[in-house]
Amino acid sequence: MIKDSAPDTMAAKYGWHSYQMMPIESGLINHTYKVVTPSGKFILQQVNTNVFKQPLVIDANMRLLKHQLKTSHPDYLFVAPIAGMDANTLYEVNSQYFRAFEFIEGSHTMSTVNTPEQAFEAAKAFATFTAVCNGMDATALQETLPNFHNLPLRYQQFEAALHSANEERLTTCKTLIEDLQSQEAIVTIYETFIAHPDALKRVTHHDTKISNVLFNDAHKALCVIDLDTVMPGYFISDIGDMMRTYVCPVSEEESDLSKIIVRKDYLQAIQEGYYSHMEQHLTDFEKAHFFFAGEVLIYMQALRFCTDYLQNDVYYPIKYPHHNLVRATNQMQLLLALQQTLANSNY
Ligand code: GN1
Ligand code: MG
Repeated sequence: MIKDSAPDTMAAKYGWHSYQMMPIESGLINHTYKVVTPSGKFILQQVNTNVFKQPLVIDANMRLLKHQLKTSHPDYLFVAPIAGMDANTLYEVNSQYFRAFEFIEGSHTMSTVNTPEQAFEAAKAFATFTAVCNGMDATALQETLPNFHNLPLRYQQFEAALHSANEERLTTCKTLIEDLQSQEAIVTIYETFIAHPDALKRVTHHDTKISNVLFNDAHKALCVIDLDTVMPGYFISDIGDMMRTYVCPVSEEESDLSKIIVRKDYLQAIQEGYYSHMEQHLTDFEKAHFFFAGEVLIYMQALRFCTDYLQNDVYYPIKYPHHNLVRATNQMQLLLALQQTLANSNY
């Protein structure tokens, strides 16, 4: 939680003479507040340094992107941290790190995808972001979370957790463990994919859930936000996480497995939205792996939730005892539903 003197210190840094601050509840990682001041509305965010151990790396990436886009795409709405009175864009207060953003008037976020049009708009927004960054060398960005979407490593961490977990946890997720192990081929296919010269590294968002898209009042996507995980990556990360979070009518929190289905029209909308700005940039080899992306990200999330459950919930905050097991089982069911859908269609 934010420490008491931090809001006043930050207000002084940004020259906010008076302010009102309200928490925004969204995301599992950072603490976010809306700030209303006489000089405008802002978003203040505390970086979770348990997850992002090098907040300065995020700040350096944002500055680099801002600098590049200002010249190459001056009209692109890039929501970078704003500069304080002393021109800094990241502040340390009581060992906590903060930055502020302009609040984009007339914008709102959504927590669930309710129509294929929303899926299309979001996919278009993430594609636009990668497309406007296409001219730059993605590897000039630093990795803010090293190995974040490294599927082989996530599998190894799962296997290590199987060895260190206590009996009670191993017993409660026995079936899930077997199901996860039976899908290991996904890791091999992914390794073959990334080893291929036509699998390109691009500027990738890595957290493409719908709440990271700003929409306007006409329900059109304005831009993407929450750029902490922007780093070099494969298109699989962005497409896969959209499939993971848009195609099912219920979220990863749902415990009733009968509600976990794949909506084909949403799958289609993601492809159409993404292709609207990225079709010309993707290689044929990448396009051939378009729907495989969903399998990779859903599988990886199932592994991550299960690993955390086996490690006694050290990473994802839980609200009840078997929460991470419920999430992992949910994602495993979603993986099966996606595979079924793909097998029954000519994708
Ligand atoms: C975390 O905090 P949030 O919801 O943006 C996680 C994602 C997971 C997601 C699952 C840095 O994201 O990778 O997909 O939870 N982010 C990090 O809900 O670990
Ligand atoms: Mg986030």
